[in-house]
Amino acid sequence: MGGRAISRRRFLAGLAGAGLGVAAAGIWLARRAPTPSPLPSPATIAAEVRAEYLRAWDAYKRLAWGHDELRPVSGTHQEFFAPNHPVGLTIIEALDTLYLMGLDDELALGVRWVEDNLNLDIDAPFQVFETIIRMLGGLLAGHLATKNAALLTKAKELADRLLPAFTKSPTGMPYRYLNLHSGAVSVPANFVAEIGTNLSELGMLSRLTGDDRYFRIAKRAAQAVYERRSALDLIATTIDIETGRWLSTVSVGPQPPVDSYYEYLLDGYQLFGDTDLLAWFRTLTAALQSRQWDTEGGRKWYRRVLFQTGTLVDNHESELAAFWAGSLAEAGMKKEADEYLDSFTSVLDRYGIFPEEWDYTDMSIVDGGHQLRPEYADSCLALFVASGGSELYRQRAYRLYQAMKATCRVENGYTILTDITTRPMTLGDLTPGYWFSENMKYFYLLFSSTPRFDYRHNYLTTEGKVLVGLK
Ligand code: DMJ
Repeated sequence: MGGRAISRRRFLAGLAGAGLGVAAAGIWLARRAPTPSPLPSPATIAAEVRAEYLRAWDAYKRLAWGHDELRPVSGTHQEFFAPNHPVGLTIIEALDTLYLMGLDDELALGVRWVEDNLNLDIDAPFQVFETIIRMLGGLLAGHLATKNAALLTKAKELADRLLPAFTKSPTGMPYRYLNLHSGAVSVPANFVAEIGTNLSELGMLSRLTGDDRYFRIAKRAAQAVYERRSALDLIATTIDIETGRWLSTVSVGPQPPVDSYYEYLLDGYQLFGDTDLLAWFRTLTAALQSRQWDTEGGRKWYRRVLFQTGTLVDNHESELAAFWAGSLAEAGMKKEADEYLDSFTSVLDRYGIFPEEWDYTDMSIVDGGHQLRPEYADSCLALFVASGGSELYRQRAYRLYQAMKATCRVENGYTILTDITTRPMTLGDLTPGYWFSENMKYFYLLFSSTPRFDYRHNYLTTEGKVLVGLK
């Protein structure tokens, strides 16, 4: 893996522990990082990850087949987009992971389910952003993995149903919800991440169909956000997409609900060579680094500030921002990428598993839930590939894998936690669709060296869908 090696969201990797503060009162803490012990062989870890994936997939098949998400503790299921309107979300999320893991019979089952059962003519409002990153991305990755034409046809049908969310908007920024049957749009108050995380999926659809409309509407939405940056080159979180006015004043950095907007500006450049997107990414990232990049207890974080003045709002950090270490590496900011990943590693060491949100000035927990999220593993994979295969990132990812097994593993797979501060930690009852698309894919790619993946030339979306690099 050389200078052009890439992993999630990238074409060009080269494009580019100190004290933990005061303990949170009353909360159990693992104060010392565990001494690293030698890892099992990569092949052993990869085989175990694959077996664990299959165990959860079998539970989904047994208890939730065709429904959106498995509830592994109760042995039931739930829909993600609209009550009583299942779209087999977990199946679609899983397609390219099944391919990478060589689970070909399971992949064939999933493809057959889509061909026979996926009806997109649904009279209910669907969240546009989630539909694009999970469903459209999943169908495209499934098509690229299998060459199955029906998956691409479904992807195009889905995108065509979603287009009015963009085209009915006076600003080009999408409405937050759209009825897949009628095309009726709703909820003009939209978050920046939801407005601007669609370039990769819509752009890839343009590439595959030869119709550049999809890429153009995505770029227009991304540009509309960029044009609303403050004099400090910062953006806030929420916009009324009909009036174009900001409904919020805080720049949260690479945290939700803005996070993947930044990610897709760089990705859009990497995937499609669009230099406008790169310029926008550079301008906004430079502002984040000069206004929000912060040091506390020897760790690096992003403080939240007022986007027009740069005035401090708070020092909360979200687990979701852990993906950003990978983007920094892709942008050629390897030092900052390592520093940021180190900061998240310190949280993992401290709490044994990630809380959703904490205050980095004293490391107290703000939200003690754990949503089985993939962002830290994502960045481990990105840095592993960008570094030419440094074992450090495998060790870190394995640490999270073990933590996940220790805290979230149940008879029917893996579940979220509702409170990591209790002993035992309090189990929730959900295997999110993204777990089948992201977490286990990243672990498997880190350890398997599978010949089905091009470790030098690839692209994974924000939802972990492999849009380039399937072999
Ligand atoms: C996933 O759906 C995607 O990674 C998205 O970009 C934000 N995070 C969730 C999982 O945490």
